[in-house]
Amino acid sequence: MTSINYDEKIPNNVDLSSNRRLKRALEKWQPAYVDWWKSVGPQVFVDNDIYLRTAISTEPGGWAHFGHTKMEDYRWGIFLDEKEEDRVIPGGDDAGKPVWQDVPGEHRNLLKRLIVVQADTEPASVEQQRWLAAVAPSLYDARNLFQVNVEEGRHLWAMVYLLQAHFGRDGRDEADELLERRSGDADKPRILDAFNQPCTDWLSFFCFTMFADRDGKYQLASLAESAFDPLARTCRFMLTEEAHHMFVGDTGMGRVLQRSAELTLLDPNGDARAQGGIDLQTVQKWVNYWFPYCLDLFGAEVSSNAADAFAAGIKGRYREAKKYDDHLALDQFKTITYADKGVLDDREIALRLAMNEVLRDDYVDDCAKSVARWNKLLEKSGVDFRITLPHRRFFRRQGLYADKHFDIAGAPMAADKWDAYIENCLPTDGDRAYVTSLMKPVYEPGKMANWIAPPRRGINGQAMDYDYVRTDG
Ligand code: BYC
Repeated sequence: MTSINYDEKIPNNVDLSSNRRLKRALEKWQPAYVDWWKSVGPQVFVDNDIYLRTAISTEPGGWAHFGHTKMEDYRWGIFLDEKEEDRVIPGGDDAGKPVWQDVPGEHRNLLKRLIVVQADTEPASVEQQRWLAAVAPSLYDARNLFQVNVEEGRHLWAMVYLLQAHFGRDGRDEADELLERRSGDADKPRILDAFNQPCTDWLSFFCFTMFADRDGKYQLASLAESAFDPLARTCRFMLTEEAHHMFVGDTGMGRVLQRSAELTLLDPNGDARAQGGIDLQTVQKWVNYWFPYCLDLFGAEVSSNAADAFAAGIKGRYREAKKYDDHLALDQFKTITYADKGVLDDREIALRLAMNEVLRDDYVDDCAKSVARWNKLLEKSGVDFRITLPHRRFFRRQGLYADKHFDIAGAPMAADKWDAYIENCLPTDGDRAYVTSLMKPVYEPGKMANWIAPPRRGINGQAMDYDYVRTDG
């Protein structure tokens, strides 16, 4: 069950050949997927060999098979983590009862909605990033971008499999619509805001893989605790791939900061821009922009949908089975800070209603660890600047703090001060134009753009000047 059958048109470890109806439905969807990939997937190096990692089995380490392949020949397919015998529902009203192999009628709509929302982010990110390789700071980075892209494509397959296998006609329609919405499109946008934002410079890409892919880690981990076992198993396998995406973001940001610090110190006026780099304040502005968008992905602070999803066992807390003793989460409360008319007001909310915020807490802690690592790096380099994570009330568009104004530290501020305030803490047109002006391709093996430090090591033990992307085809 764990090895992946690559002989079939759609590689899988779910014994697809024994379900002819499903196989036909997926084979019908496949050409539309390929068309979508060609039209709005990566637009650069499409016919070149890329050093990519593919899954050969879902056992630990089994997916780490490296070789040169064209992205189009990447074997997208359906890989579920191994079935855990006698698995029980980790959390909610039915905690301890056997998990479901099929979707119970009463939870169908909520489950489908969550799967569609998750699925929608996967193609969205590929669309957002499709032109980045045209201005890649190195072939190493271009390769990492492509690795992320093909895996997001596979994650879409994973979700489409669930929709088509378990949600009948509705599921097939949803699968089709996933290829019709477009990131940033005014008429048919992607579902979640973060996935409609332009991601056309590499500082944005590193912020995105740092913050949005880390949101992915927490969302997938909470779905990996689902009572719906096929969803839990597919998310567990997706999480193994997600780790590399976060590595790209976390180390990418670290490399930008390291180089920015070096150039700051090099310049007689401490101006990294004068040395052709990105100044540290600009990096901070990009963090201030992307982090709130990613906080929004967790949904409203007080949410009956989140309570319902938890009660039903559809979505658990982060590491529900391992981290918690009480899986009911009843008769417990969480303090949520309301903010009406500029006054902050702490209220005790039933824990189940605050499940989005519980997950957001874990996420914020995780982000803070990366920021602490970056700051160590800045300290070591000898500059005084430190990166800070903006407060979770700053610049939000969803939940309790949307449409209100808070400063970076979370204090309420008057609406008429906002525009002047954000000049100094969010990217301005001038900042964007400057960062864009630095985005020039560096395609010589082993070479790196001036604004970013090289990574500590290559991919899979290869040298830095390895042909991660074969530019000669
Ligand atoms: N943007 O249903 P409600 C990843 C809307 S990252 C826009 O009451 P709640 C990846 C919402 O749609 C992981 N709209 O519940 C990373 C709804 O609108 P409708 C991706 C938003 O509890 C990198 C209304 O507000 N997945 O995999 O607030 C590359 C009320 O919502 C947003 C997730 O992050 C938003 N941010 O939660 C590739 C999803 N937030 O239906 C992949 C996880 C809320 O009334 N979160 N709305 O028109 C969820 O699934 C949450 O349930 C929701 C809503 C955010 C959808």
